[in-house]
Amino acid sequence: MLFDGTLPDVQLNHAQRELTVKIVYYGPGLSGKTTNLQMIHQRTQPDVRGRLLTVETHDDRTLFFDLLPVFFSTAAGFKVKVKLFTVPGQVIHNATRRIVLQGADAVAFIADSRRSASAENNSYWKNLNENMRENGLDPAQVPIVIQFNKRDLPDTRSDAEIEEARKKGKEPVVGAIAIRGIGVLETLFAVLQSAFRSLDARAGLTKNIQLTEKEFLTQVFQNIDTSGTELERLFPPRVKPL
Ligand SMILES: Nc1nc2c(ncn2[C@@H]2O[C@H](COP(=O)(O)OP(=O)(O)O)[C@@H](O)[C@H]2O)c(=O)[nH]1
Ligand SMILES: [Mg+2]
Repeated sequence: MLFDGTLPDVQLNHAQRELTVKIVYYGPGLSGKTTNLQMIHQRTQPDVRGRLLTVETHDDRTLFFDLLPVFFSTAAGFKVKVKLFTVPGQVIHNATRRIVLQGADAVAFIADSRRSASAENNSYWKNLNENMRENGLDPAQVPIVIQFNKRDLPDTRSDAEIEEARKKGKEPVVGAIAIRGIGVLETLFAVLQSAFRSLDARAGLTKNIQLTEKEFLTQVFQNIDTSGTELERLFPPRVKPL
């Protein structure tokens, strides 16, 4: 056994030499989950990304979920798939939210950083923890990264307030303006890093498939256009051909 049976299954298939890392973008309706995935999709090299699958209803809200798969092969010949999902935020779609959350390796909680949205954020934070437990996921074991989005809008929390939230909780906190691509890749980095560390602790990725955190993150971000983001220095964007 590679992992403790009480923990959620690590999607590591030795026979097919494949690892699937599942990340779920969670949060209230209209907080910017779909926008995050759209921005990631736009900046990812077409040859390593799948189609961004989005299901919209007539009122322009995502009904089921969005899915963005990204693939790469490791030096040891393992195929790694990163699957990014979003959940529908509307209250009535809780059953769907719970299903999408199944088997998540890490969660990006997308909050609307306006003060007026605090109660809704808190209620979805509670809902996330409830749904994790319903799915047999231990909230203490599944890493969460918090994104405070919509920082361009009036009534947004100040930098000091966000700093306070950062100090209060154990989760990494990222400020964002997802519609302008600000904080989107930084959130993805934080959530993938957390997912890797948790998977490595459970399934020994470094030991068992010779996949290090550095290779994992480099393989993903060398295929994403990091220009203008905080990740630019760590993962320089490829020089575009003339
Ligand atoms: N002003 C502003 N609007 C945003 C931002 N991010 C997303 N939105 C808008 O908020 C609305 C809901 O976003 P969407 O990504 O569909 O939310 P979802 O329900 O969480 O998937 C859309 O009209 C987005 O364009 C942001 O950073 N600032
Ligand atoms: Mg959506």
